[in-house]
Amino acid sequence: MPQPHMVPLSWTERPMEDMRAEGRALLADLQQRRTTRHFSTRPVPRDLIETAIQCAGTAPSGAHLQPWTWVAISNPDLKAKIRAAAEAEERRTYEERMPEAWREVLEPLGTDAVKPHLTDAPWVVVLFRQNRRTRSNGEEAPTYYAVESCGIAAGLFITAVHKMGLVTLTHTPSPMGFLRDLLQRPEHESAMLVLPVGYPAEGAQVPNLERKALDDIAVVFD
Ligand code: IYR
Repeated sequence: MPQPHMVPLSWTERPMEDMRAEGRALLADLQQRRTTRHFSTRPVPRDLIETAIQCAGTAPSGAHLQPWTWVAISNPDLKAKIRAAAEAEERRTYEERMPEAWREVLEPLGTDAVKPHLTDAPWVVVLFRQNRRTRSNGEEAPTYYAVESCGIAAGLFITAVHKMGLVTLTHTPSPMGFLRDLLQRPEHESAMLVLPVGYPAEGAQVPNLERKALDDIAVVFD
């Protein structure tokens, strides 16, 4: 059997009070993160988006296959095409495809088929999941846990955007097949999330939501 190539873990112990302080500071910061649908058109330099994508790329992934492709779009014509196609799908979703139980939970969020964030935000980032890979012998093979891997990576991307002082929105136009065509991605990649990134618009609003408390989301066996 070939042996895996191992290197020492880089890790330094921290004093317990630093561990608590770091955790609490991050929690306080993340509690401030909100998803808004109201973006300013103010430009954002490309390197900030690239850094957020690099942060996402640190995610653990199934068999370390890193089964993601991040497509970042600032080109206004392409953003307009994405918006037109997304709105066409979303109109059908909201008018015809969405069952009443789904409408019920979206109602307090105030979402609809009009998606100005896709043209207002200076960047639209589309996360594609790679469903298959090519082996070194040229054969096609699956990727593993690609949904989970991309979900974790998306979380890191959202955190990075927030920590840099920008806002993003996890938009899921459905179905998303049009993105593969518009962005010229291969058949083995599926669009998973559309993430407009930018500054919030002046007067940007968010729904008045509360987050579940620890006791409502965690079960501890001590
Ligand atoms: N994809 C639609 C509908 C939608 C669905 C869920 I679940 C949301 O949390 C928000 C919206 C849209 O993007 O409007």
